[in-house]
Amino acid sequence: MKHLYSGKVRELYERSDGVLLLVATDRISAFDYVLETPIPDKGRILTQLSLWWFEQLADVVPNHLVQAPIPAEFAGRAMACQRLSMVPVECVARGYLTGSALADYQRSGEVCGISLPPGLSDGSRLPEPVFTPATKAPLGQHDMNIPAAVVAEQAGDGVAAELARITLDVYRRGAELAASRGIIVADTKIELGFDSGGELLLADEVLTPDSSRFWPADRWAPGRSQPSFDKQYVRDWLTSPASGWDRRGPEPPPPLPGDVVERTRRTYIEAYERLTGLQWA
Ligand code: PZK
Repeated sequence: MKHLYSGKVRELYERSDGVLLLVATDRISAFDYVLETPIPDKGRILTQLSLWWFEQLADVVPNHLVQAPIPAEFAGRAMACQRLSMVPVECVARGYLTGSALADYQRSGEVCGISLPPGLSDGSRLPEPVFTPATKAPLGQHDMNIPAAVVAEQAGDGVAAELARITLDVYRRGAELAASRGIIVADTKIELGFDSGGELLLADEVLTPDSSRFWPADRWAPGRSQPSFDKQYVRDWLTSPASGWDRRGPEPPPPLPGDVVERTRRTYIEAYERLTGLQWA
């Protein structure tokens, strides 16, 4: 098997027959670092969650999954998929204001050329979900939000409209289901690509805590940074005096203590079980 790319927490391989294997690792990132301590089972949990969502979304958009054997070393944490011609745009939908969209709003009152009402703050629910595409930045850099009109110039009006429709449909379906299970999907990023017949397919991972912001609904309160469903124990420990780490310094984060690892592992399992209604193991 040929190794094609390493992401922060995932790997992409190609089988000799051309089928791609998207492999999720147990690596976790926080504060833009990949931590040296893995979270056991994270790769399998996020892969199984993605597979479940692809099935839930099959009537919204076809996907890149194909049937192919998975090597034993990747069991449960790899998806076999067909090679697509990827759309070079990060397709993001947001139902809540935070992150780069909040920064853009505070500067201009707009996000991706969409004017938002005054008075919104970190974590505010938006009047309706918005499509906020972004350019794909190289590893280690941040994506930049761009107006949908720029996507239309690059991809054509028809394709741009399809990207927006699919992204918003995926977000609405995901957010609605998650809300019924006590989880807010603040935003989500999807990747789309064209198959050999020119059809747009949903690729990559979908509606996982690595591609979306999940917030516990019972703790949501706009006006402050919202606790993360999956990474809060990690962030809290790394920013506590106990870690001895200075976020603003040059040092990478220290290894995580065992209890932080285990609590974080439980939050991934809880997200999986709440969303799917299935038992993890
Ligand atoms: C593709 N990525 C992201 C994933 C990484 C990077 N079906 C496809 N066809 C062609 N390319 C891709 C896909 C998918 N999915 C996905 N980059 C390209 C990615 C995992 C590890 F380093």
